[in-house]
Parts: sequence; C-alpha cells; structure tokens
Amino acid sequence: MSEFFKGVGKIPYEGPGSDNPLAFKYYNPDEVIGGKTMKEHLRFSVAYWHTFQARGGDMFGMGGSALRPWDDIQDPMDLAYAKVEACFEFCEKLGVPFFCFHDRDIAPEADTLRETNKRLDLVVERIKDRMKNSPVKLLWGTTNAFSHRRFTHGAATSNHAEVFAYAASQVKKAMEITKELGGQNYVFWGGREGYETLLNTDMKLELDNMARFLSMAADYAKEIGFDGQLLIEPKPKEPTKHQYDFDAATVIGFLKQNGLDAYFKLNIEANHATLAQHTFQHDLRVARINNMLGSIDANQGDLLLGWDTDQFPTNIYETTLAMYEVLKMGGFDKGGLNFDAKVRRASFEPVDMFYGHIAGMDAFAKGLKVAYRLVEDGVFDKFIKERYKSYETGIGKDIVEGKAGFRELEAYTLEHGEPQLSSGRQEVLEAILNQYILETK
Ligand code: XLS
Ligand code: NI
Ligand code: NI
Repeated sequence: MSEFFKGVGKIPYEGPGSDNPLAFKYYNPDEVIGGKTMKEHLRFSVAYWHTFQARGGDMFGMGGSALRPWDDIQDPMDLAYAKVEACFEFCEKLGVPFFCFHDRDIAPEADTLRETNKRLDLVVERIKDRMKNSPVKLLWGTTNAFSHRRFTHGAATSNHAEVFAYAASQVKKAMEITKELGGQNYVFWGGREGYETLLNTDMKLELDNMARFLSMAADYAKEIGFDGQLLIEPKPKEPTKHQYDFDAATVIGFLKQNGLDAYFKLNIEANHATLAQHTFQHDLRVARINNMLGSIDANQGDLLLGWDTDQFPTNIYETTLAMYEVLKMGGFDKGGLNFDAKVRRASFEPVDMFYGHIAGMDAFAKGLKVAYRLVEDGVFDKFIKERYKSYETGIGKDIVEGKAGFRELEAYTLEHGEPQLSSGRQEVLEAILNQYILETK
C-alpha cells in the first residue's frame, strides 16, 4: 500500500510550548476532563469533500490551485479507491476518530443511477475492508443533491416530480450505505431547497414536499433499521438566494409544524449561523434548549465576507462558547465535531491540510478546557440564576405556575408600583470570560 502523505508521521501531543507545526499544543487525546477523555468529548471528524475532493478552486480560478498526491491517477474508480486509502492514512495520522462523506464524494457518478450505485457498492466494500484494521469510523453520511444539473430547481423542492423521485432514490441508497458502514448519523443539507425568485415559486407546495420527503426518509430509516440520528443542517443561503432551512429556529418550527420533530435533530455549522446573522453560540443554544442539538460542523467564517468561507476554526472565544453549549447538553451522544472546513486557496500543499486540522483540533481542545471550568465553577449559571430570581417566589412564581392572569397582574402592579431593576453586568461577565480563557482565573 502506498503512502500518500510522505514526511508526515503520527501527529504527537507536545504541549503548549511546542514549536513543531506537526504537533498538538492543546489536544491531548487521552487527557481526562470530567470523567471523559478529550477524544471522547470532541469526537472529531474529517470531511471527505473538503479534504479529498476540493481543488482549491473559486469563481475566478475554476481549475483550482491544490497539489495532491493523487493528482496523477486518471481512472475515476482508481482515484476513488486511492482516496479511500488517503482518507484512512490521513485520519490515522491525525488521530481523528471519524470521517463524513457525501455519496458523490466517495464514488464518481456514472451515466445511470444503476451504474452509479454499483460504483458506490464497490467503494463501500473497499471502505469496509479498510475499516477492519482501523480505528476510524463513519460519523455521518449524506447525499449530494445539489451539484448535478438535475438539481438546478432543487431536489425535494424541485418543480419536477421526477427530480423529487431521483433525490429520494439517492437518499435511499446513501442511507443504506451509511448503515452498512456503521455511520452514526445521517445528514440532510438542503443546498438547493429554496428559491431564487418568488415570481416562479409555489412556496407552499415546495415546503409541503420537503416535509413529505423528510417523512419518507424517516420511514425508510426505520424500515431498514438505521438507528443513527437523522440531522438537518440549517443554512440561510448559498447556493440559493433563500434556503428554507434558514437557521435552527426555522428548522425546529418546520419540523414541529409537520410532526417530524421526534425524528430529526440538528447539525449546526458555525459559518451557517453567522450567515444567518446569528452567533455560532446562538444557533447551538436554540438547538440545545429544544433538545435538538445533534452534531456540529466545526468551522468559522469571515465576518467581512458574505459567503460560506468554511475556514478552519481557530477562534478560541468561539470554540469556548461552542463547547460550553455542548457541555451544558451533557456532551455529544452520536454527534461530533466535523471539520466542514477547507484550507485557503493559497495553502495548496498537502501538509497544509494537516496544519488546518491541527489548528482546529487545538482550538477546540482549548475551548473544551476553558468551557469545562466555566461550567464547573457555575460562572454564568450563578449569575443567571440570580438575575431571574424574581420568578422563584411571589408574583413571578405565580406567573410561571400559571396561577396569575392579567387581572391579578394588574392588581399586583397597582399595589407595588414601579419595578426595581438590576444591572445586566455584561462587561463584568465578558471580563471574567477573558480571565478564564487567559487562565488567569
Ligand atoms: C455546505 C454544507 C455541506 C454539508 C453537507 O455549505 O456545509 O458541506 O455539511 O452537505
Ligand atoms: Ni456543513
Ligand atoms: Ni458550510
């Protein structure tokens, strides 16, 4: 078996003082934090599409800039097999326990669906074989129902019923192979489930069809005994002008409206939250308080750009607050932190992909450590409890327990007069957060 990433060995943990770019500074997989190892807490995953498919292209440089060790392989199936090997080598060297893929990432599309599915089966066999002597597992599988021309008008929300059927066939197969490979989740990202203009759009039919599609998917998962989590990944736009799965709140409302909330959870991506004008923590919080935070696409955007830049997450402030939400929900069950992230176009060497992942893993490891202390010390919890204490007794308790209506509240107000307010103390809390991040506290 040939080695693809020559010159890169198993990435060691060397600690915060290390100058070695091919070593972890904070991610120490076996370090125990609150009864679980870092590896168990963080459940990192490599995204097949960004790492083994992407070419570093953009709208002005379609061919891409990336140099990859598999560039000389011509035959599409040989290339697909090579990338399986590359994926396992990459994950094993990084010590990343999971990977994620779209059906079309692992096997190239053929002329007919039947042929395409045969190709998928062949590659899946190869992956299964490789899994036998590797610790690397599948975090989630998904379908690419957005790149091919047939999905121009959408997949489940296309105006063409034939496309709805095609997308369903694709999800059916992708779900089967995800199960076959022991995948722990299945993701739905509706890249083209949205619209460009309302002038040609039957929004009601499209939304109803999307619900029908998801309901069929949940039925099929049950039928084949797929016991992984089904996840919806919100994103407000790009490639469509408006995507129906706009943000966590919109998706949760949609699922509840259609009686689907028992079957789906959410896969929250940092850069998608910010595109929706929310912080990453906001969308995680919305999902968490609804018991629907399933998994995370770990990346970061560029707040000065209006699109999904999918950068490796290096902002400790963000990773801390993200891990705060994860710890507050009691940690991941089947989900994890999937690096839906790509190196910049100018970082075109294979080793840059290691640097990107190491940077992201270290940033989340540090975020986990800080967040754990914040939770343990009850820093925000104590303040928040105090801030809302008026609901624990008296009229507040009556409101919460449904014992007061407008008449009682008016009587209360007439008797007590002007409410006394307390300060929100935002600046103090932000300063304390900095003390925790900088470990001066
Ligand atoms: C694109 C999405 C995509 C999903 C999987 O913006 O993040 O990569 O995670 O289809
Ligand atoms: Ni994503
Ligand atoms: Ni994205």
